[in-house]
Amino acid sequence: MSDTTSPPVLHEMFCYQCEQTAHGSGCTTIGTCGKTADTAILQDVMVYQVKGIGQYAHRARKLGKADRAIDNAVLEALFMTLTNVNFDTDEHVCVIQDLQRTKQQAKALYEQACAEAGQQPEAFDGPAVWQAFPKKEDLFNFGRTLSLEGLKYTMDPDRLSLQELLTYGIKGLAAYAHHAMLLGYTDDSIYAFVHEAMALTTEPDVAIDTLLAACLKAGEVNLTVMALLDQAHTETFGHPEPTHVNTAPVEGKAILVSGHDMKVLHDVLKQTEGTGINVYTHGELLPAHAYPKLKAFKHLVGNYGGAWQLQVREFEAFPGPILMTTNCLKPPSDSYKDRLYTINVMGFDGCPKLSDNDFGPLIEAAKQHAGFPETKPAKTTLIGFGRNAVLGVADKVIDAVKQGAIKHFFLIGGCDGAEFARNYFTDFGHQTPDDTVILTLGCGKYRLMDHDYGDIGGIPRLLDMGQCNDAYSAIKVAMALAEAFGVGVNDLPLSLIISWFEQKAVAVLLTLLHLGIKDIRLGPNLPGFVSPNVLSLLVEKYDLKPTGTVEEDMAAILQPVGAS
Ligand code: FSO
Ligand code: SF4
Repeated sequence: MSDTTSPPVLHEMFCYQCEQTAHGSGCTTIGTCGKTADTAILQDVMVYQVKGIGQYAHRARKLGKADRAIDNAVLEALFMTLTNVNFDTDEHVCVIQDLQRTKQQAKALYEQACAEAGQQPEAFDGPAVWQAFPKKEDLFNFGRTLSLEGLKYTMDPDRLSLQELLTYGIKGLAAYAHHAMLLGYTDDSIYAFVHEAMALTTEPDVAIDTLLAACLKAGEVNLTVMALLDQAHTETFGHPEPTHVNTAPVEGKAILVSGHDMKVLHDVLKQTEGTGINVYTHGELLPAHAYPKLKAFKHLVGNYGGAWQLQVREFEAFPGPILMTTNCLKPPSDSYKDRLYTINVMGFDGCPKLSDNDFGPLIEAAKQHAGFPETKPAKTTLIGFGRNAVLGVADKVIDAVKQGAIKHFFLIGGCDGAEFARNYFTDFGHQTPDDTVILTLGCGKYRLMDHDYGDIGGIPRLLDMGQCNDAYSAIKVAMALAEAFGVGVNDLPLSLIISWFEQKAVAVLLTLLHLGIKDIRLGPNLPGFVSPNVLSLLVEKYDLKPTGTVEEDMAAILQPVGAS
């Protein structure tokens, strides 16, 4: 806290929502992610608008009135403010204008609900106040007044910390809910909680315990969201099955699809069918190859490249257009900006944006570019160990544990990133003993994949469960194993070594805490928005630990029961 006698001088921007925040405490001039101060200010306004909409939409829902257009506008706006999603300031201004209209609709809906219920509408302050911005500069000036940095001087640090933990968890679950929504899967309880939670963050005197309970509830709702997305993926594309994916180039014209959105990938595959263009996945779309209805497309020829942070070098070298369906987008270099396409919530100033699910411009661009000149000898990586595949061999796994062939399970996964400290996760995977099994998911898997771990009685030692949202699969497998052994999940020989980066990882972490899962090791750095008191609480209640050294952590995890 600052000295309270002189007013603080605030920086042009302030953002500390992700792991790579500057100095661990906040980006104040430009984001480490490349987000400009202008975009950061506009995103503050968007979150403010969503909170205002939440105040009305939550109250309207309590009186039985909801509007899916309002709900979806909120999901989209929140998704846009995630790390590495949208850097286009003009698009932010348009969305803010749309949100103003949405806020009016939410207000009208609430007033109608009150009239029908014979009640007087409540008056409330803060985000619900209507803001019209005749000039862009007014919008920026208003946005500057919303700085979180200012709140650090005026608000109780623990309340602010929990308010932001809740906000980032909601952002993360909104992203997953958006994926499910695009596939036609929605659940009213998700929207209801998003509005309720955003409205809660506007209440100045809300009790710490109420905020903490809301964070855990966000974890519970995120479990519902991940289950819904799992259902959307598996009912639409079939259950993932173990699959060897080619990672070498194939001769011919090429399109690269990155991000997480299976629906968009599917639509690209449909529209490129018969064109002779090969489609490659990148980053978090690697797991697409394991879904029967996606791998059935013969021109889905392989996966290209690694985790998101390597994309500038990889995209420069790719001989065709690239489509970013979701995060993580790094600011592109000029050498490929004109062939980097975005869609839905994604955006970057100067990059072409696709609309109406029309991939014609992407296909035309692929025809204009050289493609790969030759087919390289196939190299493969094994993926596809979702819950169905793993539980299909559950008997074998349980026998291997009972006979002592498998001594321990590690879930090493989550997000990847550029920091040197993330080598912890690579080294940890490599140093796991031969009688242990590694489950992995998220883009963090790329750190583990280029290594031969062998197998235990035919069970591969490295089992890739899919995308970060497939944490749901890992949870289902852990629960099934706990039931089979007649113990609680915390009593299984299972350790979670989680690498986090952005707000979806925050949502998944809240889900694990909601489930009462203890002893998680989290790294490479702890969130900058967690206050010392909130951290102590998480450590005390959940035994949450920062990652230490591989040797010490491994020894502590594998020490015989009873030793200390
Ligand atoms: Fe990674 Fe990016 Fe999937 Fe994140 S590509 S870092 S947690 O968006 O969502 O794992
Ligand atoms: Fe910084 Fe992360 Fe915010 Fe980007 S999203 S400005 S890197 S804290």
